[in-house]
Amino acid sequence: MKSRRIVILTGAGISKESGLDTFRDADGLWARLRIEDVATPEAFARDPARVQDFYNHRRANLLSTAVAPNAAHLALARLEAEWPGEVLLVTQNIDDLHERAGSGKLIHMHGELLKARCLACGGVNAWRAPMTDVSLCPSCGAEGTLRVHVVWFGEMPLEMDRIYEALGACDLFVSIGTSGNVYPAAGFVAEARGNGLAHTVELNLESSEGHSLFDEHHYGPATVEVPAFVERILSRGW
Ligand code: BV8
Repeated sequence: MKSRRIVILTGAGISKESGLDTFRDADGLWARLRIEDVATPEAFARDPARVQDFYNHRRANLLSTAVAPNAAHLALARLEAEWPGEVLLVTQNIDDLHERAGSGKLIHMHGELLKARCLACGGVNAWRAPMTDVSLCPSCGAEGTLRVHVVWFGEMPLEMDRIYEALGACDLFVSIGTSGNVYPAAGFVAEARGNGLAHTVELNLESSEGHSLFDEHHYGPATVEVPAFVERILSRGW
């Protein structure tokens, strides 16, 4: 039997129990900040220090010893290791918790908090320190030309061709910890359904914007629902 192919999409909810903020929960980032002030190219052009500060705080929190992958991240790494077919993990998250849990077949469609992009040379490099207007580009040495390597609103997400190719051929699409508010990620379930093959599953704390598009739903904390789902898939499929 052809080994069946799995595409997984994760959002901020999978990292909540690791201590990272979500965006649209009552205690989320957008409850105390405006997207227009910190997560658009226009915001960066208008007040780069404010945008750098927003990401410097999130980077420092991510690098604190209190933040580590949780059972949901580890379960997805187990699925990649033990599933006989293809597993592609597409994350909207900019943290590195999937990598730290052991996931390798991974696309950060919204970029990565621990990388810097140079506006002068285009170089992308690992970056773990605070970023300021005197930070030097590791590739070209220019000063004050760095931005966080993250996709802001109004910018094109990364590796979309590769993502749509995988969605067009998958047998299982699983959406985990996302509210289904942000496009194009929120449209992936419809893409998967359109291939005529995919069984679609939503694992979330609560019903998302796109809940009616999923064949199967399990609601509860990711650290409970994801390991249970992975165990079921590995033992008896779907
Ligand atoms: C683009 C990086 C076009 C920054 C982010 C229709 C089609 C296409 C675009 C649009 C469209 N309509 C509007 C748009 C524009 C826009 C958009 O979608 N706006 C929304 C607000 C309406 N989209 C864009 O701008 C995108 N770009 O379309 O470009 C283009 C075309 C040609 C050429 C150039 C450009 C770019 C979007 C990317 C923006 N960047 N992130 C950063 O992180 O700072 S998106 C941002 O939202 C976050 O990264 C996050 O990943 C993403 C989605 O949020 P979620 O992950 O879902 O988080 P949220 O808090 O919303 O939900 C958390 C969920 O977890 C909840 O459901 C909660 O119940 C659950 N949960 C909580 N705790 C737990 C849990 N679940 C399980 N266990 C728990 N313990």
